Amino acid sequence: MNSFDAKHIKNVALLGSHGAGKTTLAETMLFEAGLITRRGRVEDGNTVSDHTDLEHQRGGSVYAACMHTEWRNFKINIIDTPGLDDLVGETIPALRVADTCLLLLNAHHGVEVGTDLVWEQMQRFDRPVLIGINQLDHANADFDTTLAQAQDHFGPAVTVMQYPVEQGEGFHRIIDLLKMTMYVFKDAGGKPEKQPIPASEKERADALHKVLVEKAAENDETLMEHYFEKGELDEDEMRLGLKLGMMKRTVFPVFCLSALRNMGSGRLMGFIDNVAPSAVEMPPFPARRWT
Ligand SMILES: Nc1nc2c(ncn2[C@@H]2O[C@H](COP(=O)(O)OP(=O)(O)OP(=O)(O)O)[C@@H](O)[C@H]2O)c(=O)[nH]1
Ligand SMILES: [Mg+2]
Repeated sequence: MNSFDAKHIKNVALLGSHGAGKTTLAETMLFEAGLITRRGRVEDGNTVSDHTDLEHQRGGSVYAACMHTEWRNFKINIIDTPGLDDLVGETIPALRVADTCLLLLNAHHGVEVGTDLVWEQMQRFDRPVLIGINQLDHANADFDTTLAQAQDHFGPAVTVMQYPVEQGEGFHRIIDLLKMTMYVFKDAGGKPEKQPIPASEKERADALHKVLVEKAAENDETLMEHYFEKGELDEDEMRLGLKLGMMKRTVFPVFCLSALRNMGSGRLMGFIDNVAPSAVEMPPFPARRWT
């Protein structure tokens, strides 16, 4: 078994309303990293996370479950939480130990009552937030509406890191605004091919990239100076700015996912490795959050 120092361990809680796809995403993260060789399905009662008889009977998570995956020399500890609000007692301890909260939204339901309820709990703990818009392969997926609802409910920190070129059954391409590249997936998902951003998407991608660079620069004076001098930040500077933004909660980066079709989880894990803060980088919990 590999050993990791504290900087190379990321503790992530998966949060979101019932059915957003948290357990399916956890399974996909384990599969992509090669920790399991077969992806289970919630309906079949054979996922790593939903492993109790009660969860099999109910067809969904009841308990918070701890797992880990390994992605490019980092260990990512994952706590998959149940989304039903009467099971919130399982969510709170996960929030207490997580260094990053990954809030999953369902692209065809948008921000749900259950999302707002879990958000209330997240606010009590002041942790960095990543947002995953999942189920982009669903026939009724609507990325723009889901994003607008997230910005409305959670504020201007919600920042697009990726957007889908198409959605619904044809979903297979994601534009990444940090790397300024397009990920193209095969039907079975998995590792995407990187392609240049097509001319038809260039204007939108450039405009959203500029917003992202400004959001990253805002968090540090030196980065701001570099941005004013060069009109751009390089990838490492962006990562630093985004990490600081996550820690100050001025940036909640938004990622695109289809957990079911295994699209997008590799890039998300890479970002968790390189940008999401580790426990040693996070300040201790403020005492007031315990009341
Ligand atoms: N089309 C589509 N369906 C998905 C996706 N992710 C999950 N699902 C389906 O959505 C349903 C709920 O998925 P879960 O992974 O159990 O969702 P959850 O967030 O863990 O739900 P709770 O544990 O009850 O909070 C299952 O039928 C999944 O197969 C996705 O990316 N696309
Ligand atoms: Mg679940």
